[in-house]
Amino acid sequence: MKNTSKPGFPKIPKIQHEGPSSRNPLAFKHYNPEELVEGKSMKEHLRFSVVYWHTMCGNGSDMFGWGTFDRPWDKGVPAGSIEQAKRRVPVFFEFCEKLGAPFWAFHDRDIAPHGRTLRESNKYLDTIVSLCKQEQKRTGTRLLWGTAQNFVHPRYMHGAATSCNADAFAFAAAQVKNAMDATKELNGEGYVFWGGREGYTTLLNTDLKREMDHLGGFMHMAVDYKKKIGFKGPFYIEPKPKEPTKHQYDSDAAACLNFLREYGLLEHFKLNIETNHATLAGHTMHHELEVAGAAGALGSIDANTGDVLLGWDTDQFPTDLYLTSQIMLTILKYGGLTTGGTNFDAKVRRESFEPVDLFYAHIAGMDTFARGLKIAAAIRKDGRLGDFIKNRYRSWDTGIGRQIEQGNVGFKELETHALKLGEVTTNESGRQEYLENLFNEFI
Ligand code: XLS
Ligand code: NI
Ligand code: NI
Repeated sequence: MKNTSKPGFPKIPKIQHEGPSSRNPLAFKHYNPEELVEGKSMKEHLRFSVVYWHTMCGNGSDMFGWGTFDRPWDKGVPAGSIEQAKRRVPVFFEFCEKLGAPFWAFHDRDIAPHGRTLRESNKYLDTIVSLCKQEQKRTGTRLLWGTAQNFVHPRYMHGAATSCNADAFAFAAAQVKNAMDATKELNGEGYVFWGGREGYTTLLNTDLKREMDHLGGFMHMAVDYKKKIGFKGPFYIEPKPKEPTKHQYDSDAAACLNFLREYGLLEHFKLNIETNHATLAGHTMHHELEVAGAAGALGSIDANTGDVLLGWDTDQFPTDLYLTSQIMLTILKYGGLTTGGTNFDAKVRRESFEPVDLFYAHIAGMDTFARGLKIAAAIRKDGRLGDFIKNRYRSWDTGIGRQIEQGNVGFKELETHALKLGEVTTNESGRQEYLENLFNEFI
């Protein structure tokens, strides 16, 4: 039976900024794309991006239940077919256009299906990439990053670049090669590596050193291939400590930075930091961003959040003002997102099954980030927080502190200084509660 009704979101208008007093749930209250914050438009600051995988491929299933989502455009075409993949492309770009999200992101196997052979998969990917290219042109949506889905297929049961099986490594390489070609073809701003199954579930069967060496080698091959095809955008590694494996090698920002340093890859990579991954690692998003920023490796963010009572990657939409204000404070501090973006690696809840919920969810995330941006800018303008931190370290600006920072003294001189002091009498309060309340003034 042919489906003749126009798929997509026929009843949904283009989402407009109506301001904080609006009661229209399909309008932005705070995200005003052209509004200037610190001399730059909100659109440029935030660089919002919609992900193909959750938005088009999620069906609401979980470990205990079937899919719940109502997706009219998927009706009448076989699941996992190239017809279904073709049907989804214009719907996705209609969504981005109506939402006013300037960017999108994909995995190779979420835009196009798995073929029976690698050759067939590549053919499917090419077909869909050319459709996406047309849709990008039609809607003005740009690609933030592409990536390869090297974790769903059974061949990657032991990992991809870290598999004990060299044939699986070769397949992973072939997939990344094609996903990089697709990203370049679509003028992607960057390319992401998230180590889906690059880790282990038991050390009893694992040669950790060999696996890490293979991962390092894999990344070098990717760098070589990038040069070969002339892809100019940055590579990003996306840290995550666990899930699906018990331990993922790219476990947090610090582990990724060390891996990149150890294998001589630091100059070729930045980090893509995801909130829910940070919390799974036992860190805050703020911490992970500060670690990445301090190393000059803050590239992009996967904007989502977990649930404090659920210990897995629930990928919820970020609606917490404290979270987005902290995120934007660090991003502004490190000069903003340049090639990166605010990528909603987030999915609507299983119970939010109607197509319109996709709009409500993204609008909520975008408004929360817009407020976070304004709050962060207001905190910076006010200056009290920044001044407090600066003042807290003032002992390093003169005297012995300055001597230490300049490398003029060693243990011997410092012992002489300490002996002369007798005791440290100059400590001051850290004022945590005072500062938390100060932060609250701006929320
Ligand atoms: C999974 C990751 C994944 C990456 C892209 O937890 O967040 O979605 O962002 O492969
Ligand atoms: Ni992610
Ligand atoms: Ni994730």
